[in-house]
Amino acid sequence: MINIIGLGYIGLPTALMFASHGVEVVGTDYNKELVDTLNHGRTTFEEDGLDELFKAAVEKGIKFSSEYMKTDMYIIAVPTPYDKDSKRIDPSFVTGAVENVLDYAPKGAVVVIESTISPGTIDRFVRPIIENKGLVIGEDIHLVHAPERIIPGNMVYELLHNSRTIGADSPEIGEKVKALYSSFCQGEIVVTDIRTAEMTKVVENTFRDINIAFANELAKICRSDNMDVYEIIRIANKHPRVNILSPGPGVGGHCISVDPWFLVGDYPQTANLIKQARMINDSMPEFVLGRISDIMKENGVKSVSRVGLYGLTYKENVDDIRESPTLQMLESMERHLASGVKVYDPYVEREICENQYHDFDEFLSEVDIVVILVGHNEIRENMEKLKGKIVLDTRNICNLPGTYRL
Ligand code: SAJ
Repeated sequence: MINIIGLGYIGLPTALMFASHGVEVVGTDYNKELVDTLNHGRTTFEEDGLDELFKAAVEKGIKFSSEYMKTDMYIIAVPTPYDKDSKRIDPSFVTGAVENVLDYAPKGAVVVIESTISPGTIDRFVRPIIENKGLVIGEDIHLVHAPERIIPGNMVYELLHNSRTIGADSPEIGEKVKALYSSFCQGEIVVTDIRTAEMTKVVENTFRDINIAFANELAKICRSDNMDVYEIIRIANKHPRVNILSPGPGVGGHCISVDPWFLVGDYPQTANLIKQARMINDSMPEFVLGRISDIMKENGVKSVSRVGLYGLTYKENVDDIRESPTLQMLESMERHLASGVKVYDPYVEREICENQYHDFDEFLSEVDIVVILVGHNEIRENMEKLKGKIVLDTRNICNLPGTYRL
């Protein structure tokens, strides 16, 4: 039996995947409401294929609880926030979960940490907890880091097909955990040491952040000198060794906009490019606000209440709003006392901000300028509804004549 601790965006699909492939699983979360929802047969967020996976796992007998289990295999998938000032990781959820697990774990149990952690977190924060309890790592408790790689929006497919990394102190334990993940994972599973696994995960997201920052910086350069960034990227990408990503309104989500800061926080003298990239991406919401202001002036739109922001999530076709560029824009507007902007997102039913609409047509009827911040399928499939509006398209998905871009 495995006990998966933390049933959020990563823990839940992972637990369901193991269970639906015949592994006995108990999923544990301290949030009793969440556990209740799952026990009542409902999933807790929207994701392609998640409901089907949930059904298959329930049929195979998965259990959800707010109690920890006594078993020889734990997988910890709890959040790892970062301190916004020091840019360092806040490992308290991980260390808290490890402390709890140790109260139940029998001798020889394996504790796998899936949460993304900054390089060195296991050495600095996790090992001391185990040692302070008088336990010997490698005998009483085995430690493993198996970071996830799945992308929101395509999680179920990627869980099955992506390659994975398993970092362990000993190859034997690495192979044991590899065998467990092989129950569902069809990708290559690489076994390495813990430090390498920690660093690899953070490096992967940093790579993407830097590449998005390059596209965003190009967008700014091209805007300043009246060049078409999309056409330039399209042509440049025909080169066999060039693959420029897409500029956008900023980088949101809980991964790419967070992980690179771990490196900046831990290596402030050396992580220069990484820091610049983060700052470029973080400057994009402000850049979009500048574009809105210019377009308002150009078109004689006097009040920000005639502007509508389409999309609150951090990217298309997901319901996750963490660190989303739209939220960053709203915060900035609030700081500058600019109120009245209208907001709509088909994936967000909860009331997140003022002037939030829940009906696309009603939203459109209230605004003159539509700012496309997220390329949800809904807007891609209903572009003709924007006819007659002034459109600022930060995702390059609208081909109505006269559309403004980044
Ligand atoms: N974005 C752009 N331009 C692009 C691509 C993305 O502006 O060309 C923006 C998106 O709109 C979004 C943000 O970047 O706001 C991040 O989106 P994403 O789809 O690139 O990635 P995430 O954050 O959803 O998931 C990432 C993935 N990491 C990599 O691709 C290296 C995923 O595989 C990881 O599992 C995940 O982080 C994680 O949990 O770490």
